[in-house]
Amino acid sequence: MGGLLCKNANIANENIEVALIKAVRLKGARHKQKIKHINTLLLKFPKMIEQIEQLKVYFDEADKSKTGSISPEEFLSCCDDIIRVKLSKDTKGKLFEMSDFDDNKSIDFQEFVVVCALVYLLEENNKGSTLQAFADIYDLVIDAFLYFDKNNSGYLDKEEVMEGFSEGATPSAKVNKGLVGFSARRFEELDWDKNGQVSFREFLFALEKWLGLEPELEEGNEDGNPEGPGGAEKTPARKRPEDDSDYFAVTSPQKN
Ligand SMILES: [Ca+2]
Ligand SMILES: [Ca+2]
Ligand SMILES: [Ca+2]
Repeated sequence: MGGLLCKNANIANENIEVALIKAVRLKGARHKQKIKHINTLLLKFPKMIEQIEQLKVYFDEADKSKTGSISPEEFLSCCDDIIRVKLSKDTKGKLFEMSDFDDNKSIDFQEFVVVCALVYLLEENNKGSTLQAFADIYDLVIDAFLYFDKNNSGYLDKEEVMEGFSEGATPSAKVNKGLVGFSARRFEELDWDKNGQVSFREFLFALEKWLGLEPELEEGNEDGNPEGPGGAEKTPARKRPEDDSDYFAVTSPQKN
């Protein structure tokens, strides 16, 4: 009996995955893709930061107990009263779990941006949803994801990420600018669950880190390991970029 329930739950999760992939394609196809080169995306970073930070108003409102994160119950009422979406309770619960990257049963702001994106994707036309105001930013993230997803599989593999970061660069430029190592490190950051492919939600989660929007690390936790399943007490590693200001210098336009 329990096994059957578990199996059904897995099927339902797969269905949500499939629905999300379809929604990314659909919403991507509805507007003209604007990102043709990685530098186009990088130039949009300041605007993205500005828009994503506006979601903090919703996040703070949803965090009724003022703990700095959102519980499953708070998320359900947030869906009803704040972002106003009509998805089923079951779907909302699954999206919450899918966006709870560190599996601590609560959603911090970085995760909240992801769960809102997933809600935005699954809510058919977002009529009446306050997330409609964030259509531009989420459509931009969709464009960025589709820019990398060359084979339109709904996931990014390592080759696609490597190619996306070095598109247009000559083989010698790739070596000289250190693009191979750089892209490989970016892929490691993108593939949160280390299964060799990057889903849309992993993409957005890592993108937030690149934008500098991840939460500050607790002191004395710098050696945290994202793969450490035993570390119950530790907050999972959310390493800051080595150096924020130079983070993307290697792919930014070098000179005019
Ligand atoms: Ca969490
Ligand atoms: Ca792909
Ligand atoms: Ca993955």
